[in-house]
Amino acid sequence: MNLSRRELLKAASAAPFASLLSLRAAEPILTFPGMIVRQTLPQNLEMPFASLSDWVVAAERFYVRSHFAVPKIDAANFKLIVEGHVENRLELSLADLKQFEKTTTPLTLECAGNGRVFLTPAVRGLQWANGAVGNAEWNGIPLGTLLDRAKPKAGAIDVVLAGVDSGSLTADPATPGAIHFSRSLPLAKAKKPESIIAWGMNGADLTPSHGFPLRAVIGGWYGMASVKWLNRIFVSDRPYKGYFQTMDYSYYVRAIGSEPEVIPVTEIQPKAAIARPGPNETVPVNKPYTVFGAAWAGESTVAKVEVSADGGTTWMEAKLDDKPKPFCWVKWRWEWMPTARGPARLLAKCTDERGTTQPEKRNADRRAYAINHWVPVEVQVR
Ligand SMILES: Nc1nc2c(c(=O)[nH]1)N[C@H]1C(S)=C(S)[C@@H](COP(=O)(O)O)O[C@H]1N2
Ligand SMILES: [Mo]
Repeated sequence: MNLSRRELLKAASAAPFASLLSLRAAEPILTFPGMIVRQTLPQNLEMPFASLSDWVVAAERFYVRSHFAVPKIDAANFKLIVEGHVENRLELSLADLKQFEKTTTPLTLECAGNGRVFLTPAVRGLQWANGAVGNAEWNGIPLGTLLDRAKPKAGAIDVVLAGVDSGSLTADPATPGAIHFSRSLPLAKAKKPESIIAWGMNGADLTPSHGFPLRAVIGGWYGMASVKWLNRIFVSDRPYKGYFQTMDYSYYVRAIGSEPEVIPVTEIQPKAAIARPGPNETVPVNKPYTVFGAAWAGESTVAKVEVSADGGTTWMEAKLDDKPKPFCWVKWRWEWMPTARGPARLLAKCTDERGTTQPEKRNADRRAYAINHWVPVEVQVR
């Protein structure tokens, strides 16, 4: 080895993290302490839901869902373009964006495929358990502020968000060669205060995995709308039909004449997930045990969480740790006193402020997405 003094100093200061960090920046970092690796390239990492602790999840413990490789972006020369059906085309640097009135907004993101491993029969796609969800504080500006500047023309109805990342998907239905990750939302939703353009997460710059230097965060909608590495916003006078809202992230509804039609996955459905105890855990008999988890309710707010220890015959109301905030998860707990030895079947369900609650059974029309039917946690009382 022939290292210069500077390189030696650099290596020495990095030594405690040598197992985590590659000293050559170009190499991907392939170990993710504390995360469940669902895939390395592209990066797909799950937060072990049993490790749920703080209301705000740190960036390095926040789940990662990426369809393509993390793009390398030079923040100094980065530009966000807003164009299409607008009066004013915008081209803004990060410094320009930071001139607008800033917001720090807590929002919960959940991947539309979260909980897929619980589906029977199994469906293809990443086999997430409960941990493709997280809550963070996003630092940025409202998307509406930018749209006000760009002035959508009369007839504008859809806002397409596109990322720098690109690639081709070969599994059926294949993409027509390389495409960028892109996704649209109606102009009305884009103008809501919960639709954010963020450069920061929990007070620090976004990490490369979470979209550095800029991303969208669309509160109340499944994660696919929160486009990372966002560099182009395209306003349209007709509904966009990109890959990630037709071929992917779409499901059936039967709203017209009860015939199935395909619509994009959008709103997060209410869900309460149990963090502890975990599946097959042993719970001591005749001792109080705190059943603990989180619940979230998309565009609504969590109204209550109920827990059952007998597979859904009787339900008790859980205690919420805080007053639920809109678009955010709330942690909850329920003191259980198991008095009979043997198997027990725990369930949790969330009801939102609109009165929508979780269905007992899976609706197959939702294909591989929006998984919020009751999922039991089977434990042994001993
Ligand atoms: N550019 C881009 N944005 C993206 C994706 C992607 O692959 N590329 N994945 C989407 C999906 S499906 C989810 S669930 C969220 C995940 O955000 P996170 O990785 O920061 O948790 O990012 C969304 N934004
Ligand atoms: Mo997702």
